[in-house]
Amino acid sequence: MAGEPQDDCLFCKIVAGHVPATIVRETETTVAFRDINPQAPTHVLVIPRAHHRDVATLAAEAPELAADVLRETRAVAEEDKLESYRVVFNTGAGAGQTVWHAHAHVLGGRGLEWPPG
Ligand code: DGP
Repeated sequence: MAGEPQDDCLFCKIVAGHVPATIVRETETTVAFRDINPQAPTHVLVIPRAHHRDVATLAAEAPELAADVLRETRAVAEEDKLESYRVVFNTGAGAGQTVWHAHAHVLGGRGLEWPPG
């Protein structure tokens, strides 16, 4: 069922506290934690507690939850005092998605080039 925790999902395990993570913010509906392989001085992942496989599915199935995730990206940027930053949702394997639980990357603290690779 949409949103139900998945036994084989790494980020569901982080939400449940079964896999450790450096958590920077938590709300009733979201968790934000530092990426294990940071690509910038700030590299935080913001995820919904509920399982949705990617941002497209999240937006379709639970638009209010998608808004919660977006709101939290801003809160993370404020917490790390980022004047500018990038929010990325890799969507699909061809775009680099490797974990199939919707997540926003919040990247900042260095210059970011455009277009991305
Ligand atoms: P993506 O490639 O867009 O699906 O991003 C997945 C991110 O998840 C990637 O940047 C690395 C991060 N990641 C993978 N495993 C772990 C983990 O066990 N802990 C943390 N904190 N991050 C992880």
